[in-house]
Amino acid sequence: MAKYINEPAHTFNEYLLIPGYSSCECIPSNVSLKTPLVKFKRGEKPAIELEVPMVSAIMQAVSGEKLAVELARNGGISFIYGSQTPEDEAAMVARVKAQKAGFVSSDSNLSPNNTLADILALKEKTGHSTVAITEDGTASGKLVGIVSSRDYRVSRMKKTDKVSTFMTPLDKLVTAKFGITLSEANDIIWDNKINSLPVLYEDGRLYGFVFRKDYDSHRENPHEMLDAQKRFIVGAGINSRDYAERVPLLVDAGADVLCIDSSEGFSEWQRITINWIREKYGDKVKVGAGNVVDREGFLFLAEAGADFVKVGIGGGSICITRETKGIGRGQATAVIEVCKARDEYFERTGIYVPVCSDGGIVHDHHITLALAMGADFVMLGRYFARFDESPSQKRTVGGTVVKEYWGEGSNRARNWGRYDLGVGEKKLQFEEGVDSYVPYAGALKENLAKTCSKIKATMCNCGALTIPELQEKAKLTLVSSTSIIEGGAHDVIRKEKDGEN
Ligand code: RVP
Repeated sequence: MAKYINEPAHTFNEYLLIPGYSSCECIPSNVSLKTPLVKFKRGEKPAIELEVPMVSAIMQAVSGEKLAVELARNGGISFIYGSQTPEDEAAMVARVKAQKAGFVSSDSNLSPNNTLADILALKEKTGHSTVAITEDGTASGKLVGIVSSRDYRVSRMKKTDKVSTFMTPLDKLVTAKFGITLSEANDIIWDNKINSLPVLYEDGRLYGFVFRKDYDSHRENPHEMLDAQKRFIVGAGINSRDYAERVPLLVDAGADVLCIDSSEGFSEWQRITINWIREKYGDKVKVGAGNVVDREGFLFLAEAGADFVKVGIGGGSICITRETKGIGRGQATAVIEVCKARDEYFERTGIYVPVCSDGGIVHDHHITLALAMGADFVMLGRYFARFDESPSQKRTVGGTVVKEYWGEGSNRARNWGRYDLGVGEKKLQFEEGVDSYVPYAGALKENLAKTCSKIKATMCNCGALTIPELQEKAKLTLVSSTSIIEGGAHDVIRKEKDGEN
């Protein structure tokens, strides 16, 4: 006979936190959001810890290289999407790893044949005043000079003047060789009183720049996620079909952690994939698995050797799995049950397997709720898709500035590997996701800082200075639908609407 669970499954929106006692110590600046990303043994430190408990979803519209760098710079990490060829995904990972913190690949490039008008237009577009002049006008071409605002005066020159006539040529520039350390580069900048240092490959092609201003920004980003060689930490999505081909390429490209990306992870396919990775690489290659929504699913993946387990079916903003297939579970209930199983598993085995709550975060406080319910970190798609750094197009629709955001199960993404059940057909039988717009929200940095400050403030209200303390002390209450209405502004005429979070 079928098993019935007659308790309704709840979403984050149906819970609130009840404040606990907060001492004078409980102020946001004392709160740490550090959290484990991968499993560890009792008494040991996890191999990778996140500085902020947020990772970006394994999606075409979210986790490209630009977002990966910016998120790592600010304490989280991205999982580069796997719905592209193994070669393309590995190349994307390699480009993130090539962006050493402090070494930036040049986004403003022209050739000597361009004109002052081109310089001005580019400056307007990128907001950057240093333009690399390369033979072919690309970011990795042979460097022939640099144009900075000191090289021209618009009032005294013609817009048609050729760049070659006013750039600072290579022989007048201080440059460094690829392989130089960041601190050596900074010493050269200080000793020569220059604002930027081009770093060149042996054959004169441009690798990137070190900027004086980044020395300060380095100090401004104390939460950077860096590996031992000061490269940004990055994750990558894999599937349970082409792992034998994909995983080696991703590992060679420098991916720090992998995640099997599937809409339903309680499957033999995931165990086979993890086994293959363990046989080939032992524990050196970290791999998360999922998604599951109950105790059984968690225990299966933990025992299969997953480094973290991802929770959530059908709660994603673009996801129609529940409508299409009738599977899933309210995200809050799923997280609560899985985290209880995680704690029991830890008690029994001494191995702590972090839990990631994936999808369905609508308001910033949902992140705090997920953490309070036991999640170690959350994965977000819609949230990150709204930012400048996401790979999708910015548009104006009906007077509102939006960015495009589409599900991996939509016809647009065609991520068959995430949804097929071993059928092996390289096409989707039916859609499980939609193509949509999300309101454009600006730069990742400011948004993330605001979200983190909200999380920290709530943690202080609960008397918690760390995520484990929050999980121990949190008092959560279910709310009635009437009290949800009471939670927003009500019975007043609003003058203006706040931002959506
Ligand atoms: P959200 O943050 O609510 O936008 O949800 C993102 C999550 O939704 C992803 O991490 C993934 O688990 C899920 N997803 C991605 N594509 C689809 C789909 O097409 N159904 N679902």
